[in-house]
Amino acid sequence: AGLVGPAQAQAQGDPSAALYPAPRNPRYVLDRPVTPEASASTVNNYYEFGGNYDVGRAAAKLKTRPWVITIDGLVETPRQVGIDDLLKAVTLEERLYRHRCVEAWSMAVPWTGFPMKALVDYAKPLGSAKYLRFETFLDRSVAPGQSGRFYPWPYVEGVTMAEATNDLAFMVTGIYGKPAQNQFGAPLRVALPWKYGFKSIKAIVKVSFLETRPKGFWEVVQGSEYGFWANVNPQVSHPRWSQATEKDIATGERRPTLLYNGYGEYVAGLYAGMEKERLFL
Ligand code: MTE
Ligand code: W
Repeated sequence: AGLVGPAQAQAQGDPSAALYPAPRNPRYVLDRPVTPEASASTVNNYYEFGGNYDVGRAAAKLKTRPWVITIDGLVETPRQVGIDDLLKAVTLEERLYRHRCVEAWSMAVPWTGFPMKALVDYAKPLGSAKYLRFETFLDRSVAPGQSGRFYPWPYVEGVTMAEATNDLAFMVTGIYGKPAQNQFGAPLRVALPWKYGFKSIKAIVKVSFLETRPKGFWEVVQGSEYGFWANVNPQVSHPRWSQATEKDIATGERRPTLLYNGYGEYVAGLYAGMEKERLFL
């Protein structure tokens, strides 16, 4: 309901549509109103489809079925799984999460998805696996941004196994009670609400379990400004701007940014004893 044009056509043809809406997990509460869908779906960051925030029309061209995800690296058995078969192996739930982009804007949205821990359990990693590496699709014929030679396509991100199995780490398939529109990263993206948004990689085609730390897309582009950890901290400025406050994408209001984006009770323990790491960049 409420969808128009390509978004409506996409939702109608989506074989997972019957799984929505999923029950809301009441554990995750917001300190601010939910961002209206009209704002969240018109202010997106998705460089594959251009450098502006209005990528809905361009992203709608990506075909999200069939969609095969490769699981490889340090796992019992490397495998490939179609998104709809993966969805049969997990239980969808809705969670209200804040989202804080490194560029100092924020929103609060109802994601639908499943715990990243369920993906880890599904993959059956070996004891030697220490990191997960996620990779986005690569197809220059649909994603004009991927022709930009300056960038190390495809988009890549990573987390530690401890982060991946933390309760907050979430694999997203939907938003606003429906399958996600392409601009949100359909058919499968990550949500790590205590980290800057660039960690929350979209349109995932590969999950690899590794012994060594993977380098993220933005870390390769500009390692002095974007690191592996990228935990939200209002007191640690980006080299080119302050992170003390953030702008609400719907209202334009500025509000103070919170340490770990307000999720310290869930995640602060992950970083105990790691003070020598660049945790907040
Ligand atoms: N994933 C891919 N593949 N490509 C991107 O450009 N942008 C990231 C992240 N995931 C990005 C991506 C950034 S910077 C942010 S803030 C979020 O997606 C934005 O998510 P949203 O569009 O759902 O708000
Ligand atoms: W961002």
